[in-house]
Amino acid sequence: MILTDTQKENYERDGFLIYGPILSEEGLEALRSRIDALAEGSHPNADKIRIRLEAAAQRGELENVPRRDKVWQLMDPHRYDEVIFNHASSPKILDIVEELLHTEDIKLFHTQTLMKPAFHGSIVSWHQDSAYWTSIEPPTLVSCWIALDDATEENGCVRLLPGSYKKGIWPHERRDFLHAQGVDTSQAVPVVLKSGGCSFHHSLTVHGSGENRTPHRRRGLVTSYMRADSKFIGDADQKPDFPLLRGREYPGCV
Ligand SMILES: O=C(O)CCC(=O)C(=O)O
Repeated sequence: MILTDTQKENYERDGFLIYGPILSEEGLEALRSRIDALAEGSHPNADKIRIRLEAAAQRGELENVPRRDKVWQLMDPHRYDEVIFNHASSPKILDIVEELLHTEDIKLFHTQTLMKPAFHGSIVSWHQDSAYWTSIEPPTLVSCWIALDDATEENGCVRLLPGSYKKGIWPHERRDFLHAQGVDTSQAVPVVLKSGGCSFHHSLTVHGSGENRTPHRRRGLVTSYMRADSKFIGDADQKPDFPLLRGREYPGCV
């Protein structure tokens, strides 16, 4: 058992757990350099990874900014870099995920990096992950959010709304991204973390993050996990390969 009873109770009550330090400086530096290489284009797989640019970059407004700092999001970096895959599979994280998912049979669903560059990092609007991840049943995935830089209220740390995971999926409006509708976010908790620290959240927990106008970057690496007995209810032809990280496979499941 890694988590204390209080930590488990907090997760059950709030739908998240602000865990604190988990990565060494050496581990952090290895991840930071791989992430930056993917974003700036110097990584051997940089041309394969899907990225989303900052909205301002898409409008052509960040002309004199280096490519790295135009990137808003890297999608599934674990597929393109083994250091990132090894991080997603690390026993330190899986031991906690096992307790939060109540099973030792764990698959990796997805990874992403929100780059939140200095000066012009933009918001992540209020949403529930399972409003995006509609192909997975039940919608009870767990994400581990690791701070690659200090995450502060000023540079756009994640904010998580306690208890919001208990009410199922809220209606979402799609603009560029999904926006949860009708949610009172005034009680959302800022997840302030030193670099190398992490939090865990349930895929139904409403969360978002603000702008970064500070001179300090705020990169966050997110690794998301599901029970290996989850069902894939999307288009079977489109089913990605979800690596089994611990335990066993289940026939007819993800
Ligand atoms: O890093 C952020 O600002 C948002 C992260 C997020 O939406 C997530 O972890 O699901």
